[in-house]
Amino acid sequence: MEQTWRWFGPGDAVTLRDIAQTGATGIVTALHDIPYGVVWTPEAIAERRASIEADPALGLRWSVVESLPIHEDIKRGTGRLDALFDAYRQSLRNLAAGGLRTVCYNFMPILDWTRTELRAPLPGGGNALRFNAHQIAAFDCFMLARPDAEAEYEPGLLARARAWFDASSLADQDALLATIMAGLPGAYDRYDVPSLRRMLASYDGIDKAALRQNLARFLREVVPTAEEFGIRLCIHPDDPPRPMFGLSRIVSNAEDIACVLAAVDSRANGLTLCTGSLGAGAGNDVPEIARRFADRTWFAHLRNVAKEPDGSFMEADHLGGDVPMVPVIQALLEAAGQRRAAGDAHWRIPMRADHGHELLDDVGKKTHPGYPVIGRLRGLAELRGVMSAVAELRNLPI
Ligand code: DNO
Repeated sequence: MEQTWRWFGPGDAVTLRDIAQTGATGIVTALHDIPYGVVWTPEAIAERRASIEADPALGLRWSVVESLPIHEDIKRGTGRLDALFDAYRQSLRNLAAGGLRTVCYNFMPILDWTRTELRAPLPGGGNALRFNAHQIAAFDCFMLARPDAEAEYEPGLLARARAWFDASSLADQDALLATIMAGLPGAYDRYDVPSLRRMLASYDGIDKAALRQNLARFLREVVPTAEEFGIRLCIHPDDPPRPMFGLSRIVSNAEDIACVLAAVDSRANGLTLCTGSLGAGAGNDVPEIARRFADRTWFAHLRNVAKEPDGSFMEADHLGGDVPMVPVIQALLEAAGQRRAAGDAHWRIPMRADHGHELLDDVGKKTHPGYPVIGRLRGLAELRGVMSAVAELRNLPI
């Protein structure tokens, strides 16, 4: 597998020189300043690529686009869709011309990954990302005050949500809102409570079936272009894999993934296997999902979660938590080996250690939530060890 590292661009406190020291060779990045729906120009793509390759001694290349985001109108199926599909296709062509072939995206309405704590303390010091189900319920029922929300939560959880809310200060509530918004990587898409309410209202009536149709339409529009230009699109699963604030989610389990891949049955329509996102779903057998969809998996996010009975979870060590990582890695290495045997020049699956705890000197640094350097370096080093061991024992190419 190609060992990659997410870099948020020239403003990232983690530099390309730092990344080279981790042993990663592939860069995963996006043009985060470009508003959703606007074409990524050849010039902007070339500039980012040149910055990654500026020092050849670092041995880095831009290997994955994460993400080429989808405009909300496409998810809602409203507005000037033809122009948005044209823009997406044009960005794909420009990316292909710039040497990119792996393009990750997600189809989560409004939000991206969602947590309620960005610095949950670890026993020996350091911090982890955490999702508290009762705080999500408190936000939904008492801060957003979404009609009918209370009926969607189990009474015990709702009582704990009420207790949290009653004891919270305005500053606590603001902090919760900011934490929920922290998963949105772009520069243009933070919401406060009133604007989030308006956005949620724009999804009224868009149930799971409608959202699936909108995704299928998007795929029918863009996959032929991806195919023509050698791009492998790979959808990222929902994080966490459950509806949020009344918004449907459609990439949460094996059945969903099968539905996405069947919507347009092309190898250009693939999956980002995110073990942490899928791992937070109580019913998800992640190694089984990895095996079942390995032949359409073009990118892997490897991380772990420790689930709790009420739906809360803590981000765990990469090899700790609930997801058995060794069989997942075996499935990916086997799929890559089959690609190589079939003559695919791009047989290696790019993987990255996804998220990391803030450890040691990470604490207090201005890195993106979930993306400190030492915690991710620890994760990558551990995963690299598993990859090497599995490859050697199973006689698989690495
Ligand atoms: C979280 C990331 C996600 C991912 C997008 C892909 O750390 O894995 O934000 O980039 O969902 O579109």
